[in-house]
Amino acid sequence: MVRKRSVCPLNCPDSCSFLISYSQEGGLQVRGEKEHPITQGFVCSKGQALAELVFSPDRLKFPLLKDQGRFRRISWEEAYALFSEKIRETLKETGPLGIFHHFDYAHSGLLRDLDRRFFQALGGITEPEGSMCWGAGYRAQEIDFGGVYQNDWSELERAQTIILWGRDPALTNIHLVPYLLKAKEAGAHLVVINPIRVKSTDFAQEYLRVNPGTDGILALGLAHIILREGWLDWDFMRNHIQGFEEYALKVKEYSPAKVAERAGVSQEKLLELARRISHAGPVSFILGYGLQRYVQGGKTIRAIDALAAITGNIGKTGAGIYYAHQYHKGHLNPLLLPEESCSVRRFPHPVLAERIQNADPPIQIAVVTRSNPLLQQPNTLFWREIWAKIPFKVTFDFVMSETARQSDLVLPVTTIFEEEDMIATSWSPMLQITEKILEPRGEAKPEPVIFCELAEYLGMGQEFRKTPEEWISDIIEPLSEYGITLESLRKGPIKAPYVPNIAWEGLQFKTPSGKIELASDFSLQNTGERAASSSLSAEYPYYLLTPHSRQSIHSQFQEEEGFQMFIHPELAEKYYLFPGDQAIVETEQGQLLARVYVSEDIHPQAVVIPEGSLSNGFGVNQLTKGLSSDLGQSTSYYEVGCQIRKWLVD
Ligand SMILES: Nc1nc2c(c(=O)[nH]1)N[C@H]1C(S)=C(S)[C@@H](COP(=O)(O)OP(=O)(O)OC[C@H]3O[C@@H](n4cnc5c(=O)[nH]c(N)nc54)[C@H](O)[C@@H]3O)O[C@H]1N2
Ligand SMILES: Nc1nc2c(c(=O)[nH]1)N[C@H]1C(S)=C(S)[C@@H](COP(=O)(O)OP(=O)(O)OC[C@H]3O[C@@H](n4cnc5c(=O)[nH]c(N)nc54)[C@H](O)[C@@H]3O)O[C@H]1N2
Ligand SMILES: [Mo]
Repeated sequence: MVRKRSVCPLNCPDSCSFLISYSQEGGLQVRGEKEHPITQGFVCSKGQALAELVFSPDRLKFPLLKDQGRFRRISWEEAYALFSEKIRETLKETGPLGIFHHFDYAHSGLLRDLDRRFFQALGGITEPEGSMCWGAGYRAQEIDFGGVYQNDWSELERAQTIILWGRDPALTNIHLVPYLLKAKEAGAHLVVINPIRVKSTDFAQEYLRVNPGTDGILALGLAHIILREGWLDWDFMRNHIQGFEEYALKVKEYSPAKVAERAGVSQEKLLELARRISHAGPVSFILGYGLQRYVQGGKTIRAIDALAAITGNIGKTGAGIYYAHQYHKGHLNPLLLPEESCSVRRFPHPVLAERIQNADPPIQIAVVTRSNPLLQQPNTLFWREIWAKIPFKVTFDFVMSETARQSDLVLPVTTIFEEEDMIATSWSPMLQITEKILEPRGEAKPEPVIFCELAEYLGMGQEFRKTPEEWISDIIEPLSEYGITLESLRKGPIKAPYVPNIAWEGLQFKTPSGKIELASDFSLQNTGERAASSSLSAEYPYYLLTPHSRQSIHSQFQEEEGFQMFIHPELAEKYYLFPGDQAIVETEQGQLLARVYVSEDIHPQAVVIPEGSLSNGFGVNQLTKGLSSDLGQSTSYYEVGCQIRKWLVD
């Protein structure tokens, strides 16, 4: 029986620490580490599913090459020879920009970045910029505070008010829930702001149903009342805020009557929440990512940042904004090469397919690692069209993802249990090593090893001749200052000593002025003006929301085929829809068939289809548009109108 430690590599805030036991007879058992401050002994269904995946018949075990439309097994030597030949040809005929590398964060292992280093070392690459995820809010926080930092979760216990603003930890961040319950026990008041009465509302004292895409307006309306009543933190405002006058002028336009009408929240509720935020502090704002998946996503987060700032809810125990953090920056060496060492062409995520279509020099090779663009990028019907025209496509994965299926060469990678890596994310404060527990299935190889071996074929072997252990040692070299070594990390998870409990405690902001900048670097002209409702039309009058689901991580670990759509009883009645019926959901981009679920919890003008669901290899993104957010070039997945109709079967 092997007993070792591992870590959940999934794209999730929790980064759970696993205790693994493995034997041939008993298989692989995953338990949560009791001592881990976040996991606290509990592992979710996706963590368990990772262990099942190791021995699943769905695992890819050998390199596969598409030959007249069918995959056939080839050897690694053949795969490397072919791949490196294609790369060499492209370098010669088109130059390095003819290679497009699509990656995301499906695996949080730091060694995953060797893929990017590999392409940089070739002299250059075409890659995405911006974000499929949280880019609008991230950029917003950089502008306001000069960086993205959050308090430790344990600080929540000292909050009097906690606002779950567009976030549903009961589904997407389950290990946060015990902290929230503890805070509630200690007297905190929990408020949920969401167009859907989400699962986390079950343990909150208050719920505000907001119209989709109007949170910026809501935040400005709350600020309007706070300023009007003189409820702001004057000291904090005078000493730590820049651009207040300009901001105040803008806020003046957001009368409670106007805001109530646009955001769909009553004036009484607005007044009550404004009073609570200014009188019942410390306030912790836990922001989700859904509320910034709109064209105005950046400004929305800026308006919420401002609300926290004018009430002095920054840099104090129990008060602050939770979005993400950059604490590891400067404490872990990046694997990437210096920017100047290569030429990189970057295409923004929201319009990636269009830019590939018109690329000059053209894309000759596409390489996909740790992502599944044919399902997760917006407007996937268009994506498929563009994808099909790329002459040679290579996907690395451990299962036959839709993107892999539509590729020419598929390379099987190992799972977290079959290799060593290190996990440190922009969500968790923990530094963790994943140990190798068992030998790879079939001929699968660790992704970092594949890139190092491929480098040999391209005459770059010298620069990549290191073991995973040596690469990790390079990354953690700055940690020696704190006495943290590979040996100490192997003993168990370590909370990074440079991560403070309270973000911005000294109130020294990293902006040019050293203050929170409410008005710099963007025009306040249109703040919050453009509600997502302007994306609706007579033809497509309903909001299409495609949030994350509990049992899956995006396209991974789906339990069943087919789409489920959730609507309010009013909408169901209007279209003569009953639970269990099938309905067609249509947008400008495409249409799909979904099973109807009816619930009072859903906003009456919204159609909700959780992302990640699949039908015949197509996902919900056949309905979404590639619109960029105002800041951070993030994809505005929820900024799309739809129509529904009953599907009549004979
Ligand atoms: N189980 C599970 N956990 C996950 C993931 C997963 O796929 N599955 N994904 C991980 C990743 S990559 C991420 S980025 C996070 C995301 O974590 P969350 O931010 O919690 O979830 P999302 O589904 O991205 O965001 C959608 C939430 O925003 C709400 N929302 C939509 N529009 C609006 C709006 O206009 N205003 C407000 N106030 N709310 C709105 C939706 O109803 C939903 O509750 O979760 C991580 N954790
Ligand atoms: N409509 C809609 N679309 C969305 C969202 C939404 O809310 N609504 N959310 C967006 C968000 S927040 C995100 S973060 C993106 C996520 O987009 P992706 O990261 O593309 O999503 P996944 O479906 O998790 O795809 C991951 C793929 O990588 C594979 N994989 C896992 N580990 C490894 C590894 O170590 N190496 C390699 N090579 N492959 C690996 C998995 O098997 C899977 O096929 O989706 C975005 N798309
Ligand atoms: Mo994400």
